[in-house]
Amino acid sequence: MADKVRAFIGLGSNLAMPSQQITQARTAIAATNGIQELAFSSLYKSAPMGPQDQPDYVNAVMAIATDLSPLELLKILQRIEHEHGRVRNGERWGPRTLDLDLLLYGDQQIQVPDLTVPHVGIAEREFVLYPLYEIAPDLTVPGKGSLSDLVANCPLRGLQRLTQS
Ligand code: ROI
Repeated sequence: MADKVRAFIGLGSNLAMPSQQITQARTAIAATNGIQELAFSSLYKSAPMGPQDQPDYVNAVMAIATDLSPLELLKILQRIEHEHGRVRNGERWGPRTLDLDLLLYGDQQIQVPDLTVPHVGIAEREFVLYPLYEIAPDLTVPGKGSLSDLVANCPLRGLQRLTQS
């Protein structure tokens, strides 16, 4: 539908059966009013970015069509994070049962106190760029350039595809 926006969500987990966390979050997101799933990447295993004394992550990227605003979407993602047991203990870049990031919202660039879109760090994170490229190879990241160039300049750091999408 013409008045819907295509948005991309990054999913990550490294605690409490990460692959299941990601799959359950996918189901919860797709079941939300105002959201339709368009595509879902394979699951990827990635080395932790940040502190290394934590388990490997499972990451994936989901494409949706939505008529929700960016902040409405953010609230829903935070609710799903909480329902799936995420506790914010204040530890910066520590392990987490579920992390849902609004990566992209159409071609918009957004900077408000609670939300930055495109997501901060999108251009340097192999666990975001490669799954995103799998489901949207022709994408341009607003303010950052073509996704194919970003992928070409981002080392894999051992990223492994776990499943077919
Ligand atoms: N590292 C990886 N590999 N995957 C993540 O999803 C992830 N999320 C985070 C930090 C702690 C920055 N590291 C991560 O929030």
